[in-house]
Amino acid sequence: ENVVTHESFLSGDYDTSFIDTSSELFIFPKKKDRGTKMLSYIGSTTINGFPGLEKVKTKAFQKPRVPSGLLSELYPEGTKQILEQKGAEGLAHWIQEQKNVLLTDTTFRDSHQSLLATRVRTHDLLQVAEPTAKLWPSMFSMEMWGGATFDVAYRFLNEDPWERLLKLRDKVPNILFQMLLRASNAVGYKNYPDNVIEEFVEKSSEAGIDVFRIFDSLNWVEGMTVAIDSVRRSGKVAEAAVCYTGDILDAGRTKYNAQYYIDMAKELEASGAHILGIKDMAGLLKPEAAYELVSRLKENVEIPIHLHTHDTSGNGIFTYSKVIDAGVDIVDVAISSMAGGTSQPSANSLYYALSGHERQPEANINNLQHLSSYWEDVRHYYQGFESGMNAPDPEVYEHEMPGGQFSNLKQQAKAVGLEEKWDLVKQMYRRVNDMFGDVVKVTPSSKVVGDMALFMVQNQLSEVDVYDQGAKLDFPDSVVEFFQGYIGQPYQGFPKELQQLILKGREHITRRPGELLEAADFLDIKETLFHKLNRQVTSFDALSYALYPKVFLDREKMFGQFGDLSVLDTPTFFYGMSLGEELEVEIEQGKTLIVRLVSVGEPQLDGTRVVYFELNGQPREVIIKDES
Ligand code: 3PY
Ligand code: ZN
Repeated sequence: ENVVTHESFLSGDYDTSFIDTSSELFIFPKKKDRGTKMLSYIGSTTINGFPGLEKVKTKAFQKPRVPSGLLSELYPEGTKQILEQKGAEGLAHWIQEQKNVLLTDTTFRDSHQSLLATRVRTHDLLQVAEPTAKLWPSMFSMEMWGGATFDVAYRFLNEDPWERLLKLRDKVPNILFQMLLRASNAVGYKNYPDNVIEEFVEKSSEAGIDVFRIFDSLNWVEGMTVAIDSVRRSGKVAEAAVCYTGDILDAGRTKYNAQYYIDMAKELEASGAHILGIKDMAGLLKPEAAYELVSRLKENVEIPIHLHTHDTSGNGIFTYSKVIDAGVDIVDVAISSMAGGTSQPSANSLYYALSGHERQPEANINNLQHLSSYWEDVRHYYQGFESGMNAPDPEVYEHEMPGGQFSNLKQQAKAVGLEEKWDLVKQMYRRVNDMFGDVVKVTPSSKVVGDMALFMVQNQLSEVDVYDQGAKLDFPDSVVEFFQGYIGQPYQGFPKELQQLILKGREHITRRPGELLEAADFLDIKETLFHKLNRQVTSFDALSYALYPKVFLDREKMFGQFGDLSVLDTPTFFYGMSLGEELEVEIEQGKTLIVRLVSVGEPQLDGTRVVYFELNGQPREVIIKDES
């Protein structure tokens, strides 16, 4: 802090003696200009690389094939206009009048969350946003926000997720924007106070979200009602989802049978859902089971049905073919080059698979191919984040790990030296599921199961050991909190003996955590942030801070240091520059900087290096700490 941020100075009723005793308050950081900030980032990334990525010697990337020549001048009308004209209920009726199956494109969210550790940057989304809106206007919705994209944007990409939403909205005025909302966990990993959920829905709806897919990680409907009510109040579309786990056709496993899902679906319909989502987050819904489930749900609920799956097993298109015959209204797909594996089934493949079928989706397949070419090129930028799963993996039916968790847990296992024991971790994951009473596994409950599995493998504990030695074991925090009821109540309750062992006398609740948590005071947050950040604070900032105080402030610090990095192309953002390379960076419309990397100095005694650039022809130097 310096003098102008000192509380006595701010409050105005100061005597000046604090100035005499605090000379450090007169140290003003030298304000760096935008160009220098950007060069600091490029210099730093050139020398030290990007966290989690191996450095590359030369950036050999093809310029992405952005579809351009094919674009019409005007945006064709799409589902966004239908919502505007008919409202949420009207839209639901419209869905049911469609003969063709409708498609949601997940390329901008779940697809890259599941394939590329959620790392796709706004820069790359934005370039293809208008082409997508114009080349594929017949889609039902674009899933482009929520889930893990929110915190990853701040945490790893130095981006503001709200800005992403606003910028994309500007480029896509015709298609419904859809987000994944973890009910009481919002876009986080724990329950928040009710008013945070309400405020989050209101602000996301104002910023451009139309369809909220709401799920609870334990299928606890009570945990979903605040979110559903908030979405209804905002006039947007509440898609409430049942999370699918197990196998309804497995006679040996009856906890989650068809009737279970029917009962839950009816409850969601009664709670005000406009659409019923089936969220098959791990891709466990096999074709025959899918036919049975959707047929029975169709008989039991009036609202349209929207199926989400992951193609991990390789059976995704087969499952879709079955549910389309059973009358599903909408299915989730990704553009071909970003589909398959832990991502969604391919839109392009589904289109061809349904040739000659009366419900073949309406789309221009050549246009989808152009979009796929773009993503094929862009995906190379993110190769360092690929999960390494290059083939169908039906083992998912055994371990039941969600698409988005697979690579994550593998990384976690590697980080604690368990890479060699990955097979064991997968088996243990399933074991833990069974120990916990067969639970729904999706963020954040999936993380709890994963943490416990790692804990057991790491400490070489079997199930019997956990019961024998449980009294002296220190279980992971997430596991303790789960058994305390802090992320909700599992269907048929917690296994009592294990709960006691894990809680060791700590309290546990059966009510909604959101009701018990103290409401966030947004006015107070805004004031605190105003003083901390020394700038105007938006409602978006306040919400992000309420959800992720540390992550938000860390990113703010990065922003202060490096400025707006969203203007950088992705290869430069991840890999820096090569010697002699010249780059044009449009920092705002009509204002372009030309950057050339001239040379990199030898390390100094203090571990820094001087990086020599030319910025618009003028020599510039930045000093970077060499972390190697
Ligand atoms: C998320 O919560 O981010 C998910 O994608 C769960 O499947
Ligand atoms: Zn998913």
